[in-house]
Amino acid sequence: MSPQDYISLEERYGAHNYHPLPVVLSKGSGAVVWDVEGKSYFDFLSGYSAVNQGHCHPRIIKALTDQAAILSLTSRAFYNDKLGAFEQYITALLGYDKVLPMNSGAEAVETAIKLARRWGYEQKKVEPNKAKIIVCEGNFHGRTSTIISFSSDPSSYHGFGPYMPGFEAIPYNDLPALTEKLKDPHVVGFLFEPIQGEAGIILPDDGYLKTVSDLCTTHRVLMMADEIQSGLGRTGKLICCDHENVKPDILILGKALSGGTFPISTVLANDEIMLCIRPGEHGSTFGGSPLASVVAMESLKVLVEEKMAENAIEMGLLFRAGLQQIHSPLIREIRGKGLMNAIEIDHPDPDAAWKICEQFMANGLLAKPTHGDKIRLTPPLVINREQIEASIKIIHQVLNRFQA
Ligand code: IF1
Repeated sequence: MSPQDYISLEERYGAHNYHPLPVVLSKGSGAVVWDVEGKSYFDFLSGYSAVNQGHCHPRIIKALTDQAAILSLTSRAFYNDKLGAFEQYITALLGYDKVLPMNSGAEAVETAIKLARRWGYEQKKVEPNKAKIIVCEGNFHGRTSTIISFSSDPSSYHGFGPYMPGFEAIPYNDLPALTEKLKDPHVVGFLFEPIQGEAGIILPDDGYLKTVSDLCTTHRVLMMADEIQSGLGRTGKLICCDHENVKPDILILGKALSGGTFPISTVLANDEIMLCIRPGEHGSTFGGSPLASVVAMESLKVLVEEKMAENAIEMGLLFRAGLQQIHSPLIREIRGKGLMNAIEIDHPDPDAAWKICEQFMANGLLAKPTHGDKIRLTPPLVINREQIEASIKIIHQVLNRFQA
């Protein structure tokens, strides 16, 4: 089959809910993927940060295949011999009393919303059904009907109403606006991304996370950090909030929690919050399965033992310095932390970023634009110096030759 044959199959039989770059991948290892014709690419998307540990990490794949052959799922109707050890490991690693295991990132965000609301009614004594959660403009937290209810992106919410009430948006990185909102006694939580991913790798000012934490404490509002994309080594720390030594009241993880093998997500919190949900009040079929427990534990161990966050800092500095050396008029801005980076393209053609990504692809590097003119550049955290240097060369060549 030709690449077009694969594409035609998806076109004919699959929903048209994506617009992929025209590349058909069939193999991945570390920071590299191969297409069906054997051509290799540096993967600068990493499954939207689900493949931080690199494609098909041997230890994670072994953990997956070994456990899959023994016992994959018991449901939570029964105990299993893997979940408790995982719960003990991840709560000790991240410093929380308890963890609630789910599957997709959106499910973890939904779980966090339910926890915050329930805590608000039971602990903060908010009037029933009056709880409010503050969110940020430009947010991306998933695609469920509740989550798109507080999106500011029409492509996420248009035509999917009616919308879930109980959410109010403020500008990102705007502390005076947050301070004002937190005075409302109905506010139970502030849900935010420590770095906004989909919005185009938007970093808040230094000290923002610390001040958010102090404001939430002062006003008895739960700090709910969505680290599904920014967490697990991506920004050079285990979680992005570690950069300011801040511990969110609710920590939401996903994506790389499975090393990109299958959906595993978690919500971490202390007992005052977590025990507001009692038996039979929340869960999922696959959440906390023995397979997910083993895979998630190994995915975390690999991140820590192979010092991937440290590599993300070193390779991120090298990468941004290399981008700075390109001196291309096409680059309006270079920004990022660790290996969560983006360039903003300055060109009159609104499709310039897409066309540049097509040229990247033709030259052996995969990346995709977000919100028009921003190109997210987020390789697996296992990328090495030679691969960074080769990638900079590709980016340099493409930008210098770019003719929209
Ligand atoms: C798509 C975006 C990225 C996330 C944060 C929760 C979720 C995501 C910060 C939900 C998921 C994915 C979803 C995927 C593409 C990708 C994405 F472009 F959609 F926005 F990364 F920026 N919080 N992001 O980034 O996790 O339910 O997907 O497991 O929907 O196209 P999920």
